[in-house]
Amino acid sequence: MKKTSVLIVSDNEELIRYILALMQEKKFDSFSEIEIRYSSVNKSPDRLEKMGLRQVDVKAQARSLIETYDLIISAHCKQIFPPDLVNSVRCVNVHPGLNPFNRGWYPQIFSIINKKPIGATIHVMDEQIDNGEIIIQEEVDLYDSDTSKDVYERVVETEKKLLEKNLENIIKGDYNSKKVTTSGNYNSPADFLDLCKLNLSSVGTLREHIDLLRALSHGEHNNAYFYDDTGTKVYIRMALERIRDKG
Ligand code: 0FX
Repeated sequence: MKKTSVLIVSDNEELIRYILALMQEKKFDSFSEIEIRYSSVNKSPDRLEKMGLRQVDVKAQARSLIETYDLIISAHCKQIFPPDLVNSVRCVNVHPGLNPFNRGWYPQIFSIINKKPIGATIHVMDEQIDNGEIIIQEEVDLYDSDTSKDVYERVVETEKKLLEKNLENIIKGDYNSKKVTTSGNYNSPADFLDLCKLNLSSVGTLREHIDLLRALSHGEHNNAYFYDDTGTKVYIRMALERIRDKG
């Protein structure tokens, strides 16, 4: 029987390393041929290149990808899949959000602010971003003490768990995907940039302001900012520490 020809496109080193380990452990090669590549819009692919990965342009090379692969998996690919690709070959997305809530950019940042559920979703791709029938998904907890990074790490661990349990069946096409009945909401890169530009005259509760700042706090990333009296741009991030009150 012909082996399933699979391309995994990912710009996320942690997920790539996890998938490579999974491939070693699970011996998918008895029924599939898997190739992993990073996307052509990745601006810093040095570490991935050192791992021996090659790039792919899913837009420019769509025709040949359609002819070559039975399944294309996006696992945090920075390039958007074009309509002709998703309509001609089975494409599956591993997404760090709980569809259909906060589809699009950095779901956990928006969930901390708008309180919509957050988690990980593996779904069949269609022409819309982070849309399409859901193969499997799992919600993760959100705590008042979380920054974006805390939630993101929980989500990525959940993505790994879902891949561990489901990748074999996904390659084999052995799953019942479910239609999503509402389109939920979508956040664009521009929505993220709008959030980052702090309005120092904004009126709200202290909780709303803490939520905004912790949502925009993600390790060393310079996200939230304002301009001081001298016109200098000042980046701000928040640190939260949970200490159980003994009293
Ligand atoms: O792998 P990934 O989570 O993101 C990638 C793509 O970059 C993104 O376009 C795509 N929608 C997603 C499914 O896959 O890695 P990342 O380093 O781009 O982002 C990880 C987290 O880091 C993000 O959720 C929020 C945070 N972050 C990232 C950047 C670039 C920030 O807070 N600020 C930033 O400027």
